[in-house]
Amino acid sequence: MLVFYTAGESHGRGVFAFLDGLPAGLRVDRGVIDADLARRQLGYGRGGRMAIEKDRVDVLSGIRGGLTLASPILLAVWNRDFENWKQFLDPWRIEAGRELHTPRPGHADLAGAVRYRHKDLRDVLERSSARETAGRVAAGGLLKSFLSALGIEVCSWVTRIGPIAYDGPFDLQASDASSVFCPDGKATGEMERAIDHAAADGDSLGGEFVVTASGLPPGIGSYTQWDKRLDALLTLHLMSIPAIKAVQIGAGIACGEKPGSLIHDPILPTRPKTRSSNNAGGLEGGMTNGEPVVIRCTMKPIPTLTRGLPTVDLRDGSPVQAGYERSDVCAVPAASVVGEAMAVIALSGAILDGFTQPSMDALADAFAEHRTYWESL
Ligand code: EPS
Repeated sequence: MLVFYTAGESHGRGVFAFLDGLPAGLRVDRGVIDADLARRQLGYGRGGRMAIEKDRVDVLSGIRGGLTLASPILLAVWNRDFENWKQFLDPWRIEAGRELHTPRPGHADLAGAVRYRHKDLRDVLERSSARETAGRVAAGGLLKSFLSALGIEVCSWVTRIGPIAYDGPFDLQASDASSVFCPDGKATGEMERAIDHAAADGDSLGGEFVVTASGLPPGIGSYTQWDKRLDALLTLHLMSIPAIKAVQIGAGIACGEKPGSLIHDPILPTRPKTRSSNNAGGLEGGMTNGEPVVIRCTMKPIPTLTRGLPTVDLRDGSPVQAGYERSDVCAVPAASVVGEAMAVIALSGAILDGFTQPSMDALADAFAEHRTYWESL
């Protein structure tokens, strides 16, 4: 079983990721982790914080000489901004001056203050901040080494920013070259302009991204119990990303609009078996079916608006505009990188459940044998 947790506050010492359950002897590519951390910091529409941070992974335990030890792994991404905040975030003695009392609509502020009886909303937002996703990307970047050793690749691209949509094909090079991780130059320009307009209006924008995983043989996940169904696990992992409001698999909600004859993907007599369409998004019966896994996620606009939204001051209930703290205008490109990481974590967990072995060599052998069986059918 794969255990994954994060810790850390947005302006605290750092963000941390804990991973347990990997076999020994997995070669980890630090360059992949740092490249993903750097990608997560990019994207047109990011705010001033990203000019301060330069995220890199620091491995605190569980890896020796580039190989996993099978012991728990602790990763750190240190916050450079902590230097500017340490008197307000110190574990033992804090200075006054950075308290907040006006909950932002759309943010965790109000419900979090009620849940934990916090009087200062900073006690909520420091942890609910999307800064936490740096820890997810560090863990996902590490687990990309696990998946790539098994021939599995996960990637993502942006398909919508506010009113501008792109539904063309994926192209990794073009997507990497785009300021919003959209594979189309024209759409990229229109998305940038939409973000500029929102910024000029004191507003924010959401959007949509797609995550795909290729190279998966059928039978990852299981239909035998509800919490082993891979579609449910992937959806949980992706929905847990801050600001994600919808997750669709394959044709998603369009499955409800067409008859079965137009939705279910015909099985072709090839070796290995392929499909003439992929409306199922590579998942049937809670398991992979051999086709690429395709997941579409919708992100709401960021709740911190320069112009503020109507709210109340929790000290006296008086109506006010929500306070503005430095923020991003749009973080959909960054969220797409987090989406990759969460898909990688979900897939790694399902594979580790299905192929439990103490060493990476043994696990890779068992996985290869499973793939050979599928290819022989
Ligand atoms: C965030 C507010 C901004 C974002 C932050 C998420 O940070 P700050 O308050 O320091 O300007 O930049 O995202 C990150 C720091 C990050 O690494 O993604 C929020 O309130 O959620």
